[in-house]
Amino acid sequence: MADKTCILIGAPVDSGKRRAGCLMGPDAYRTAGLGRAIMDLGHGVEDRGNVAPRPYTERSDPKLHAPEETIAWTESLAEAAEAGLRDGLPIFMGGDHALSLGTVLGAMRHAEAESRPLFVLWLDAHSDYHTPETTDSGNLHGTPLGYVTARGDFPGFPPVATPLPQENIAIIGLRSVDPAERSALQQTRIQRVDMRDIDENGIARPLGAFLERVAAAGGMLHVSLDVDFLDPAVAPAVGTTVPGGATIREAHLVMEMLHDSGLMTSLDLVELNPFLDERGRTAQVMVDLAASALGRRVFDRPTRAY
Ligand code: B3U
Ligand code: MN
Ligand code: MN
Repeated sequence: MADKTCILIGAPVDSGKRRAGCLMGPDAYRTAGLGRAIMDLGHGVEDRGNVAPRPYTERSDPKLHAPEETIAWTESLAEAAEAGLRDGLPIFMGGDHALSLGTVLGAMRHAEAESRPLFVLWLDAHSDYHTPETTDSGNLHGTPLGYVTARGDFPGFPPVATPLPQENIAIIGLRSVDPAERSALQQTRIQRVDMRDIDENGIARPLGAFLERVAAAGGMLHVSLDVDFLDPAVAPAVGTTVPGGATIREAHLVMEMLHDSGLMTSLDLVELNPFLDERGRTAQVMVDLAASALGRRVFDRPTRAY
């Protein structure tokens, strides 16, 4: 992993929900020293600046918030993701979770070109498994997993040529799932780990089982880290706080296991709203977590196979 260049890509997407502020995310990550932290671990770092949505004209939709802007972002980010994956390990500095409609789509195209299966690890309080039809809020940040699995129609969005297989997805940290998502999810082979599972069994076991499946399949692994995976007491800078989230320790363990596995090929950092932060502490926590995913350690440990 040390020979891989980390490619920082700003994705100031703010169209996935109504409360503004995630557009400031990329600047907060740069201010909190994401690039420097990664360089200090011995990796190359290339900051490609911020992506822009391709030109669009918004329409008023009776149900969805800012659909045209999100479509425009999806197209731009899918291209940025494909290019980033060709050149190194892209880290998308969000931006709200609507950015993952684009980044996962780009990762799917790249994996297909490489003839490798893509796996997705979703670290989130929410399942983000809505479609434009099932969403109650109209917020498209709640739909990326519905989109990439081709669960429903996404009119105007780039077509998903080969849907992501359900069994290639794990969602960890769940504690806020809408009824429509719940009934749909229960019929899928998506690996779902809610906070109760984590309380009862710890986080390492289900994650280890997932990573073993990725490794056995020779897969690529896209990781999408939503700030609200963490408990709001330690990560307050997020619009949709849900109490009872992962601790700092659980989150670092996930990141450390990801690094030890050597499997992660791309990473989203999403939903940071610096407008809601307290003296930059959430941005700092996210930077520290990214550093753990890239090898920051107290002591070296023997390599473990997952
Ligand atoms: N499931 C709800 C809430 C939500 C999803 N993602 C976030 N919030 N951040 C919805 O609006 O779709
Ligand atoms: Mn999310
Ligand atoms: Mn969430």
